[in-house]
Amino acid sequence: MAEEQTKTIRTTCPYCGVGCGLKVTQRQDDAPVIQPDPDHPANYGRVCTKGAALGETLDHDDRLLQPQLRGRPVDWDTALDTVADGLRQAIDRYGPDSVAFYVSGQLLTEDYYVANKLMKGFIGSANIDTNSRLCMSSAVAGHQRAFGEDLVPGCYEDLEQADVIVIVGGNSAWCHPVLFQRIQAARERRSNMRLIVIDPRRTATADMADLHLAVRPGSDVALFNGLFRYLDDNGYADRSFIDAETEGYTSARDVCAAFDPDRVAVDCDVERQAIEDFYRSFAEHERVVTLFSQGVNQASSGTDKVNAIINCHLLSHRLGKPGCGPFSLTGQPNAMGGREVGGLANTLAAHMGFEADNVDRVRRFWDSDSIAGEPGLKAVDLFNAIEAGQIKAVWIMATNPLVSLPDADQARRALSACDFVVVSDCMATTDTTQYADVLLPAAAWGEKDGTVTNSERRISRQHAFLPLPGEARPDWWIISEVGKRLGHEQAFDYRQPADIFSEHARLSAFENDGSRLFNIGGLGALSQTEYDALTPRQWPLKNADDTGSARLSGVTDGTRQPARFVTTMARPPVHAVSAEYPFILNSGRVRDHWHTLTRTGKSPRLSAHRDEPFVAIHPDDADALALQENTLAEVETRWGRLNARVRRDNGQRRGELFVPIHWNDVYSQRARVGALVNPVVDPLSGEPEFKHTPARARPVAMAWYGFLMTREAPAPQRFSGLDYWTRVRGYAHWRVEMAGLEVQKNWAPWARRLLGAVRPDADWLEFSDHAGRNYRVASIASDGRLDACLMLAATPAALPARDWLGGLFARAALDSGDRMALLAGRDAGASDAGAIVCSCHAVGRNTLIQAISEEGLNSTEALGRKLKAGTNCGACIPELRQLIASCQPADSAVS
Ligand SMILES: Nc1nc2c(c(=O)[nH]1)N[C@H]1C(S)=C(S)[C@@H](COP(=O)(O)OP(=O)(O)OC[C@H]3O[C@@H](n4cnc5c(=O)[nH]c(N)nc54)[C@H](O)[C@@H]3O)O[C@H]1N2
Ligand SMILES: Nc1nc2c(c(=O)[nH]1)N[C@H]1C(S)=C(S)[C@@H](COP(=O)(O)OP(=O)(O)OC[C@H]3O[C@@H](n4cnc5c(=O)[nH]c(N)nc54)[C@H](O)[C@@H]3O)O[C@H]1N2
Ligand code: SF4
Ligand SMILES: [Mo]
Repeated sequence: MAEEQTKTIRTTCPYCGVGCGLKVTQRQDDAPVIQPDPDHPANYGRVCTKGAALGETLDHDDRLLQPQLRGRPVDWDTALDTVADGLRQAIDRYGPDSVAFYVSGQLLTEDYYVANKLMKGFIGSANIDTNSRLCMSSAVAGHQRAFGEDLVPGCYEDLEQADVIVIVGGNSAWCHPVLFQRIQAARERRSNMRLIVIDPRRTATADMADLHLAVRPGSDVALFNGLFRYLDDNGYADRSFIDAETEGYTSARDVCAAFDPDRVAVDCDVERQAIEDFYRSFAEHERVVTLFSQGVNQASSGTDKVNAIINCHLLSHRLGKPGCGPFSLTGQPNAMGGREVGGLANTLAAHMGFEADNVDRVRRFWDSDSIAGEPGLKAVDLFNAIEAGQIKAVWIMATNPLVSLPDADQARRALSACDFVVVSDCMATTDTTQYADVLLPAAAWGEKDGTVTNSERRISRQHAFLPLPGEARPDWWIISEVGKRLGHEQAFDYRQPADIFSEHARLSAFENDGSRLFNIGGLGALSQTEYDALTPRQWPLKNADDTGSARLSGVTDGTRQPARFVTTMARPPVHAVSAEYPFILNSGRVRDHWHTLTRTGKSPRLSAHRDEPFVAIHPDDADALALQENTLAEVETRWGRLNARVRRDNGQRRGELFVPIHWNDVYSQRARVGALVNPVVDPLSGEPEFKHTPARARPVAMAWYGFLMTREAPAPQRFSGLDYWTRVRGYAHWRVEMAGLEVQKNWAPWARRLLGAVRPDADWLEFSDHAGRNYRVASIASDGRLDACLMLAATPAALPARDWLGGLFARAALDSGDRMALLAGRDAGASDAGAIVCSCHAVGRNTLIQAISEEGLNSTEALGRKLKAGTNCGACIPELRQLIASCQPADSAVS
């Protein structure tokens, strides 16, 4: 008898920059079981909701499985020849700068390296930019100004060793959950450890803090300039360190002198007392880590925000030592790897820029005679150049710019106007793939091999454990094939990712006399076996036997150029609110979704936490605008409009709106927040001001609300005529939330069209009240299974429980009781669990509220014991606490 074969591989999570290790076990043809890797130093066995639900995202629904040329399937040779011809024609007629690549921090290092080499080294233009421009480029620019190189000096352990953690502009409990879990575990061990959160919103992260400064958006430079002055005035400046290892102190001090606590309190719109509390905590503890993320980077003063933070750590010499330092959180799994290969338009390769000696060095290493000599266009400028017709051919890889760029409708105009658009993606239908002349099917996570680097400079392997589906191919292969077809046979003659990785490693060491700290030369001669066995380690890795460097000495140890204080000017965001646009529109992430939903949108578990686009607004503002909970609002800016569900939230500052970034034209009728965002960028980094656009909001007077549930995936086109729709993945069904401006006299013909082809032998159950305000219909197959149902009512609250109806799709056959209940729109026996709060154990909001208010379970531990909520990954604990607080009688209820 054949022995049962169980295969175990170690790989890395494809979502955020924490870079958690995963262990995948697969027994013969069973579905792979994905678990956290207990040995990976990023997570030591922890995982968050997104990592835990990866198994639900691996299906091939809507996967792009074959190359396509203007909508027609073609073979790889035809596709690759077409791409090479398209690029060559543009280069021949208009020069190398007439072509561009727009790539992504979700490419593996090997893919990224080859894309960068092809564009900068062989096409001879630096018009390759990346979605990291929208993400990390202010941090990169800030590091370069302060340290002369893009360096993150610390490591994750510092977060556990710190006495004070400051999180600025980051909702880490939702966006870097495993790191946040590590911080929380450390706080439990050491009760005097303090967490301070600086964010205009009271986020799940802020909710867990000892001190939350709900600052005025855009006021971070004032806050940190004030901290600088406080440290300096009160004897916390480390003079000998400043003299020996830094420069620029005096001019920074002179600028910061103007920021006394009273001024900071006014600038930041926070009580002076709270500000001084923060300053004292920072001053009185040696071990302070300042974590920062998109509330810092995505601003027209993003780079100055970064340097204002670093200045304070330099002044007090709180960096380069255990438990302290400024710490930029990277967003995407390989944001850091992309920076290492030089994937930004203003960097060349391996932490080298466009200085003449570096250009010559890289040219000799690549043996190229057409290397780019100067920086290329940054993302926003690049899409402007496409629209203006200066760029004739663009190749987009692993990013969805029609959703994620600011002024996203401009990006749409640009691609519509462009002569030749190539898109490499795993999915067939995204907002961006629809504008491609050539579509190239890329291998997805689990199907490809390579490396990624996380926020703490740790390089980890990703391993394939699934076969390549259809004609899908890894990105490095696709790019190399085009490189060869452009006549660069030798330069792109790679057999496997290991070849590329060692070349990349050798380039980092090439003529590196120590002036570039990014040096992984020790990995430059790995055999395939060694590459496959490579364990996670932090660069620099100069020699083959180096095990890695947790902290970067050399940032401040006097062997390199001195670290620099930068004079940082506090300036307001570019566009101010006005009578016409009185709100500030902020945008960001929710806990269980990833970016444009191409992956997490497939998972029922992840779709249950926040299932629709929403606009969060303070209840007072909502009252003034007559915005009721769960109704629909229109949000509008000078650049665009969207429709979203109202969430009244007293964690919002007054005058501010928050809309998530995830929903797009494939998932909703009109919810791309990018279309509303001003295309203003930071002058140094080119990073857009995503967090701040003047906006207004108003109710949309919907006459009815409803939802459709179907067993088959509903195509978005079917709903194009509706005034509002959003589709949501459920178990064994899809749900489409909808609303309309007009009530129909007779819903039946409309309902039949909407439900699509109903089988002739299906049972059609229908209920309509005389005013047509309540309408319900269900289609039941001859074998008794529920195929589809549609529920309409005059208000959102009058609709039946979605989880009860969703559950009916899992039944083999409906009985007469179910049929009665469907018609009645209410199952007497069922209670509505409400929106899912704990994804791991599927515990809903209503269930929790009941347990808290009726059974008096007033602690997260008690809820855990009774309902298991929060007992697995812990990502929902901040929300459990919020719910407990909101159920206390003295408190006026939260949203
Ligand atoms: N669940 C989930 N996790 C993710 C992602 C995801 O899509 N989903 N994406 C990953 C990626 S690529 C990234 S870049 C990271 C982003 O991770 P984060 O930066 O933590 O997430 P965001 O929600 O974009 O925004 C962070 C916070 O900045 C605040 N903010 C806005 N304006 C200001 C300001 O002027 N000052 C300050 N101090 N704060 C401000 C916002 O209110 C928001 O709460 O998340 C990564 N992790
Ligand atoms: N308003 C607003 N906009 C923002 C932000 C914000 O806070 N507010 N944040 C910005 C930030 S920080 C980021 S990082 C961006 C993210 O924005 P995007 O990068 O545009 O978002 P994703 O959905 O991650 O797009 C990745 C695409 O690549 C595909 N893909 C996945 N894996 C692979 C692969 O291996 N190969 C290939 N070829 N394709 C693959 C996916 O199917 C998907 O279509 O959004 C930015 N936009
Ligand atoms: S914290 Fe980030 S890397 Fe870790 S499991 Fe969650 S999404 Fe994946
Ligand atoms: Mo990002």
